[in-house]
Amino acid sequence: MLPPHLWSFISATAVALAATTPSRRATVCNGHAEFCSRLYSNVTYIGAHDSFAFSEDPLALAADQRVDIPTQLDLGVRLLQAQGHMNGDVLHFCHTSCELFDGGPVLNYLQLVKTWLDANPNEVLTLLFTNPEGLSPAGVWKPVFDAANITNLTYVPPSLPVTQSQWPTLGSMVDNGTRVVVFMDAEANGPDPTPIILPEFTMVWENPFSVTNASFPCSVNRIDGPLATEEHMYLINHSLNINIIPIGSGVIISDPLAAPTTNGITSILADANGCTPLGGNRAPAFVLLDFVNIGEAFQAVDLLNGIP
Ligand SMILES: *[C@@H]1O[C@H](CO)[C@@H](O)[C@H](O)[C@H]1NC(C)=O
Ligand SMILES: *[C@@H]1O[C@H](CO)[C@@H](O)[C@H](O)[C@H]1NC(C)=O
Ligand SMILES: *[C@@H]1O[C@H](CO)[C@@H](O)[C@H](O)[C@H]1NC(C)=O
Ligand SMILES: *[C@@H]1O[C@H](CO)[C@@H](O)[C@H](O)[C@H]1NC(C)=O
Ligand SMILES: *[C@@H]1O[C@H](CO)[C@@H](O)[C@H](O)[C@H]1NC(C)=O
Ligand SMILES: CC(=O)N[C@H]1CO[C@H](CO)[C@@H](O)[C@@H]1O
Repeated sequence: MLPPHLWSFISATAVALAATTPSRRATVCNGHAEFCSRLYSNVTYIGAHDSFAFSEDPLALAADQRVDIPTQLDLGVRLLQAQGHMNGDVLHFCHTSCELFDGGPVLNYLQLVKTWLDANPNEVLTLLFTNPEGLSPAGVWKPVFDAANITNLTYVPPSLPVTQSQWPTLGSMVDNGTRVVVFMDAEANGPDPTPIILPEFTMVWENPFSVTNASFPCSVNRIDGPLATEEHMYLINHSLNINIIPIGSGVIISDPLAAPTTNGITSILADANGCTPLGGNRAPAFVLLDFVNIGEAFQAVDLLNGIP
């Protein structure tokens, strides 16, 4: 029989432990049990380039996707890329300009994403938003995340930059409910930052974009210091463009007719393998595609992830 003061010590300890230990332990993360113990940075994810710019109309030349956001996510897309522009005084996702392609308010988009996240609690998702107008992350972007109630789901690293080996495991992100990683290409480390939006190029490098060579020769195109190249994750911009007006500097658009080949296993693996030596002998973390519903992207990514 333990003396009462010892009992109260033991139960207080148990309460303290329960408070610091997540209430559940994920057994499946992003569809695979073995991913729960893998670092976020050691998984290859399919990304949808211009995810908001979807249209079933093949003549909508500014559309780089054919299926909507929930369908992209249900297919297995785990990085959504989108480009923010002000339309009047509302933040929209638009392709190059809102006159060319207006994907609607970012709030509507993030609400769709939140609905999907709530329905899929064991999934880690990356958002990569580009900020060509240099809009304030704290003043313009974060309020939209707050309004969509995604702020609480973001992963905020204890310090920046995070090296490739310092990212948490998918399991710990799922257990803590901090399973949305938000990157931005510009201004995230500018004068008006927010901890929920991370500077992309200090932690992720990219190969060239607007490529018209189907062999996708790899090089480190956009990157920022101070970390060494191989301490970054990397993203391959695997969309093949076509010059539809080959005069002067031309007009290039993503080539939908080539999508079955571009998004085929052979082309994706060749691009990834070409970049592997530059990326510390690791596979790309992100394979960014147009027309994600076409081709064999999800089989290719299983191979890169060592899934039989
Ligand atoms: C915000 O999301 C959290 C969990 O993600 C949920 O518990 C909460 O009810 C949501 N709040 C609103 C106002 O939707
Ligand atoms: C985030 O969670 C905290 C408590 O966990 C809560 O006070 C806050 O209202 C939540 N924010 C949103 C946007 O739901
Ligand atoms: C999850 O929470 C635990 C306990 O607070 C912490 O040690 C760990 O770093 C957190 N992981 C993530 C991914 O935030
Ligand atoms: C395409 O890339 C391959 C591989 O790097 C290279 O050998 C070839 O010359 C390139 N073709 C053109 C037209 O640039
Ligand atoms: C994950 O680690 C394995 C083993 O080192 C490596 O083969 C693979 O390329 C890595 N993947 C990524 C995305 O880092
Ligand atoms: C993340 C991202 O979208 N990177 C680039 C991929 O290619 C397009 C052009 O097709 C660039 O605008 C993006 O910045």
